[in-house]
Amino acid sequence: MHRLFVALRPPPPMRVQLVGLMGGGSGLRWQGDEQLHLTLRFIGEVDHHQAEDIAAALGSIHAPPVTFALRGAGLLDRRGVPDTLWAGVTPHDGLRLLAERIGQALRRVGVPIESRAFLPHITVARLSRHAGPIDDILARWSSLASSPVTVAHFGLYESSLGGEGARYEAIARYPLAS
Ligand code: 2AM
Repeated sequence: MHRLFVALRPPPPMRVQLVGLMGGGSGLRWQGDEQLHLTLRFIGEVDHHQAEDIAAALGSIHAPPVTFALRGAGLLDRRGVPDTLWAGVTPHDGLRLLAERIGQALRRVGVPIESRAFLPHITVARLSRHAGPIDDILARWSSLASSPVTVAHFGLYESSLGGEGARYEAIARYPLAS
């Protein structure tokens, strides 16, 4: 089985800015440069044949390049305790349009519609249950802002979970053009 998701890679200067702001806190696992991504759609576990169908379906998508900037940060609280520190992005429109096209293409190959709201973000740290107070860290990340960047491709990624955190491998890459 393959654990798949569709994502954009922030360009190198944006990743440098994010990595530069990382550090501090206890019980936080800061993401490495190679882990930084913006998820457009989480797919989950599929078999090899489904993965091939998904890779082909994504190739049929026509969408323009996406422009966005970094803006602010927040915590995700999935199991009643904060477990993810994320960097926000703005604006959402182009990202949402691309996510919708991805959803339509995936539906044609049997991937169910995503019922959860699309909340674009870039995860920058995972928090363990034993994480110490992170008020200072959150304050530092809340003032995050960058110049806009334009990204002209997206990718299909496979996630492998390991002791050192998740490893993300690009399986296929797709161009965006007006
Ligand atoms: P996260 O960073 O907010 O946790 C690879 O795991 C990517 O898919 C991550 O960006 C992760 O988002 C996202 N992801 C993992 N599990 C998910 C789920 N059940 N629903 C939505 N997105 C998920």
